[in-house]
Amino acid sequence: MTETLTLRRPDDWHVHLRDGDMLAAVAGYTARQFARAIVMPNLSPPVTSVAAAESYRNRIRLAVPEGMDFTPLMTIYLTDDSDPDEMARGHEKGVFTAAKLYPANATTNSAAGVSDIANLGKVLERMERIGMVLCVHGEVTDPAVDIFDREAVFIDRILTPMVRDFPALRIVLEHITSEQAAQFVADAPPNIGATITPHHCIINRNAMFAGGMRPHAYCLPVAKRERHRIAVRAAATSGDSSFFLGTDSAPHARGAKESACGCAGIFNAPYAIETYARIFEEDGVLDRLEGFASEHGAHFYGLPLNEETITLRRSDAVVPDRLDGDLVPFMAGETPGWSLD
Ligand code: OTD
Ligand code: ZN
Ligand code: ZN
Repeated sequence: MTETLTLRRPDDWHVHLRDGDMLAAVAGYTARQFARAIVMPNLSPPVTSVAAAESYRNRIRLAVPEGMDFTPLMTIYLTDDSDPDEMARGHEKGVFTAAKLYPANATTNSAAGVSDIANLGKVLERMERIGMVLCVHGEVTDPAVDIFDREAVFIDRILTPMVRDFPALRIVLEHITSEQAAQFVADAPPNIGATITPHHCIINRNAMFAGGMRPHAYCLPVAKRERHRIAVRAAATSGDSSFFLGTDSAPHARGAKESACGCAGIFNAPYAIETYARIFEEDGVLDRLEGFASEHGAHFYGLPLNEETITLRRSDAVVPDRLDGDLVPFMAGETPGWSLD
């Protein structure tokens, strides 16, 4: 059994770093593991302009502990009245790596998101032309659609027509949770990719109800049946370069989670790479971890691979119940089996 595992340094292609005190608390967890991260723009107010993204990027740089080398890659939050020129200007200037589509009210701080995809015609046309990546929260918000079906219905109603109408558009279907999503991306051309979280490889929907309500297992898109977990995990560990690492780490203060109307989001950043290592090892494909964590995403985004490496060491360290006073990490009380040097 290998005792250490050295990998090209990974990147996180989907993370929520927040702002203010929360940013200060969580930035180091991401920066110590990942060389780069695609930073989600769902602040309040959301990041909808070049100036707002530049200023947020500066706040992130200041929050990263001294000595850690970390590059935040920024995203623009699309709304019904997004201006294609502002978006393209930010892309040209190297501020926006991608644009983010939140269907209005699909997830945390998405109220200002897109209410009708038809409103994005000019934006998508421009993105396709300039080769800018679209990151998609792939759920419909139609209250008539069961929450466990919202991703699959999004693929039928929104994503399939979008791929047909903008065939060269580079799209990342974020945080996939269903066998329909895994299949769609596996069958799609190489300009369609997907990120996969550690939690959607590990928990199914039972985790939210294990002996009582478990708010720390609640996120959006919500975890689904076991067969979906298996399909998503198989996609992650398949070696298919369409699938790459995106933690979707989404911290909320404990009180906001443990509440009569608890916030969605799982805070997995502290032990993210260790948790992915465990997943790949359990599935007998530790040799494919580096592709998933450190190569496929960079290739998809057309960015250079990181040159430095990280080393994981076998360990029986237990994930703490609390971090930074009031945050409950994913895998609390469990042993990922690896520790980052
Ligand atoms: N899902 N929580 C959040 C975002 C994600 O949809 C997502 O990307 C959040 O709190 O920002 C969550 O459950
Ligand atoms: Zn999302
Ligand atoms: Zn997210």
